[in-house]
Amino acid sequence: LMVGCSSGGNTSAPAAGEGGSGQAASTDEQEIQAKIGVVGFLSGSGAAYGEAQKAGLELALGELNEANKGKLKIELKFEDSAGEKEGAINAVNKLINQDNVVAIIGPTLSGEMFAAGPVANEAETPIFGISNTSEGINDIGEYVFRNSLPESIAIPTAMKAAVEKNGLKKVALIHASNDDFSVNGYKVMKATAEKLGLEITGEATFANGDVDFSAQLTKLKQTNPDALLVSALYKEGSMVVKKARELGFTGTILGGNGFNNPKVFEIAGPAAEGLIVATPFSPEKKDDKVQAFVKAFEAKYNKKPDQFAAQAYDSLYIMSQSLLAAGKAEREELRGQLAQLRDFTGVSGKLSFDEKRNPIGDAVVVVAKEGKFVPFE
Ligand code: ILE
Repeated sequence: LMVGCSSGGNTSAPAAGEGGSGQAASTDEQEIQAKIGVVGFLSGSGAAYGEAQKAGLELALGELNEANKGKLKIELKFEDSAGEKEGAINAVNKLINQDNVVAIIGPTLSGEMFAAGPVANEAETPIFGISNTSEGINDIGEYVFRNSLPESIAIPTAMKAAVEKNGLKKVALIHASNDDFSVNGYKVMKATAEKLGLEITGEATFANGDVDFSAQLTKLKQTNPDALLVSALYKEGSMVVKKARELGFTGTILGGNGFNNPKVFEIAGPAAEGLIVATPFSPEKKDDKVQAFVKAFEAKYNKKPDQFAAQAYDSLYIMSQSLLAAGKAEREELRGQLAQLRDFTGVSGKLSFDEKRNPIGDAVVVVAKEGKFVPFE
């Protein structure tokens, strides 16, 4: 049995020294040493996504290393991509070539995965998205995985619920045109509106980094929609929500995956009230596994986990399970085990994986109420 991350010479594994035969003394009792890289949006306008992911991963790391003592020890190596494609590519290159990681978790944004996923795929290193919700992520290649529920499942669930309960007939759409995820979410919103027979009264775009949305929102409000559908990351998305309310829009506001972070309440304030989103995870869910996770998370960080923390937490459990099944920390074996994953029950629900390794699962619809998201019912 080869011990350690043997995908390169320079690893922290005790027995995988450089040069030599590279063969460890073959006792099957050796602890597997696995170094996993993490690429996260840890600084900049979406840093709360990355922070939530880091918190979820570190909680899982402590639990797993304790539970797997003597069998598997995971080490995480974090890299900050700042939400930039270039940053994600550099981080992935460094983790693969310098740190010799066995796999990579992240990067945070779909756009970053579209840029950096091909690099990992080319280097035959498993890369595992924990928040990439765009279409097409798994098409990058067979080393690319994710446990994040695609917008194509989440958004229609939220829209159907909103149409049913709020009686929507006419909708206006606004999205960030320079962010892959926001563009994909907008396409899903538009296709779903058409499918549900809703009238589209108007459309508008903005760019990430913008701070003034009055022109677009004034125009959309004049088209008199029952609902505003917003596809954006939390910073711009929350400012759009706030502005829409300031301009006197009183209809329904529905957003995509970008809104699943408590920053929404900080930025939008009371204007967030009534905002509808779909999420695969709610800390309010009456489920033993979820509540044990929420309790452990609160004990460690003094706040409730969001969806990004939950999916990050689950991802390390999937990695751990797959590494143990592989019996060694090698990229190819790990890829094989990840590809065999057919279903997994984590704190973010039960996931199945289709033949393209896309996760299929249920989203719950939540609504913002007094500073937090509660079930929309
Ligand atoms: N789900 C989105 C994406 O895939 C964002 C992740 C919100 C933070 O890019």
